[in-house]
Amino acid sequence: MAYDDLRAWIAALDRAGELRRIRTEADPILEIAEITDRVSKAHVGTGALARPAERSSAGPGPALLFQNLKGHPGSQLLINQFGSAERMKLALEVDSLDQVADRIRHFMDVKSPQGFLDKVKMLPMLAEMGKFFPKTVPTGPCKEVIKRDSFSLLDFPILQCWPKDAGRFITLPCVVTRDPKTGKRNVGMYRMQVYDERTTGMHWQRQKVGAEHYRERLRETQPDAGARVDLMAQTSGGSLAAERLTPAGKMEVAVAIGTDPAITFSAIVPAPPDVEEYLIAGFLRQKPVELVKCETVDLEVPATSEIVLEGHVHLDELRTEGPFGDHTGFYSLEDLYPVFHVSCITHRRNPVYATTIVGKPPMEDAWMGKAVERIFLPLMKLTIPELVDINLPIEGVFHNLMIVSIRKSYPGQARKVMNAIWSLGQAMFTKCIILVDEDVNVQDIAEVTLKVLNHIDPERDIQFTLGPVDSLDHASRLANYGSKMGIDATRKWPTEGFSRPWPDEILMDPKTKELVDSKWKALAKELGLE
Ligand SMILES: Cc1cc2nc3c(=O)[nH]c(=O)nc-3n(C[C@H](O)[C@H](O)[C@H](O)COP(=O)(O)O)c2cc1C
Ligand SMILES: [Mn+2]
Repeated sequence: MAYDDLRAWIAALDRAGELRRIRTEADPILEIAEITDRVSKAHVGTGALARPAERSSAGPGPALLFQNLKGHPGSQLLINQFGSAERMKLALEVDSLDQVADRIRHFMDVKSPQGFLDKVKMLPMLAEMGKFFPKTVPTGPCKEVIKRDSFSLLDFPILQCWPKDAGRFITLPCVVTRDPKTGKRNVGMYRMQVYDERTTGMHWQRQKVGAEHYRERLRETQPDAGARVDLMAQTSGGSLAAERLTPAGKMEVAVAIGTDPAITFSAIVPAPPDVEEYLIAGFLRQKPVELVKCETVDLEVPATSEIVLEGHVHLDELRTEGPFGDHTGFYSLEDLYPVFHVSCITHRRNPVYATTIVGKPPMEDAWMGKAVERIFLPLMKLTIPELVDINLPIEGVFHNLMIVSIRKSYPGQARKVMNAIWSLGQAMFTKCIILVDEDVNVQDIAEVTLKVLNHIDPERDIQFTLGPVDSLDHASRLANYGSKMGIDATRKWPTEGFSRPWPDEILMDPKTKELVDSKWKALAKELGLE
């Protein structure tokens, strides 16, 4: 049954042996990050990107509940809640992430009903769908303490993660905004740099939905703004966001920190912009998300949130954000982003502050990303039906590398699939896509390496394209714009201009295999290979 809140989730982690309470004093400035980094990498050794052979069989370490925080007596901080494949499954209450994918497929499989009986058969499914929609309730635990006048963000044990970070960052916030045109809500996870007691950065990258809502507000207040090249900062090329946009307007924003795991996870999934994350969370937890209205802005937040920040982003203000030690393993450089002014904080009594750190992989976000990979496969297949499997290796930090197997049926299809991926939501950021035939197991990097490098004629098989790249890419010629590469490592066909014979893969015949199988016990003994 769905977790009602962060506390029920913490209790479940505890029951599963997936949580440790830390009573040793720890400092939110750097020290918690160092401890969590070691725990995240318990199976690979710290610091290095160890090769699989060097990995210990034990999984990554547990979720951590810090209960003795330097400078914050009485506060508690949860980190690494999603930091293993096991915990990701526990969070989504499944034995295998494929179960979530199967449930999505089940809903997509619906055929148009042919007659009355077919319609009746659909009723249970419709009833089930009713469970996904959020419902607004009069009040909830997040209103136990309401602070409108005297409050400070610095009261919370907000982390500084890495030595060269610009300061403390809220790293696991569910940022709620409303589309001024459609009224639909969006929940996105965008980190927030704490500038002072009541002000933070709002790091929604320009291709994200929060940023689009912001631009919609700008277009409303300044109708000719649509003509501008980029309504956010223009840092590339050296000219810093020069023009202030006028007239000064505001945009309402609410931020929930410390929600049940389905809501937190829904804030990171790359869903289509018009699908509300509250609905996705309802689908994942199979129970409606309960929402309460905010005190000072026209937005709704999960009723059981530990902490809620309410306020405004001013439309005429940008401020330097970063640097921040990011999940690429490098610092993302400073850039200009909008600013969030907090006007009210509500929270539960003795709130648990939920956070994460990112840095050199593998870290907590690696497991969240892997869950996204599994869950989105059936959705990708809707538009790319020849897709068989995908792998986003953790060290490819999700936007740098996607290995894709396809069932190839016509010439040039691998290139068609690359282009489809580059035009599919946030998959547009994929810097390198490797395409293989369906007989290659994309989850096996050794097999991929062997076959891809054998199969390519680099000059012929590499496709370059230009387009948007992830804001975190530090190598592209311009911020947010650069090149991407696709490698077509499928077998080449005569109809693709390949006239040489294609060799067979070496495989022993079954008869000989059976013969050796029958002798193997004795042979293995003799060979010392038992
Ligand atoms: C821990 C964590 C931190 C993230 N920080 C940011 C961020 O600062 N800015 C950003 O644009 N995306 C960030 N993301 C990725 C977004 O949450 C993700 O792209 C999400 O799909 C955005 O939601 P949206 O499509 O509703 O905009 C982060 C993801 C994770 C897991
Ligand atoms: Mn969204």
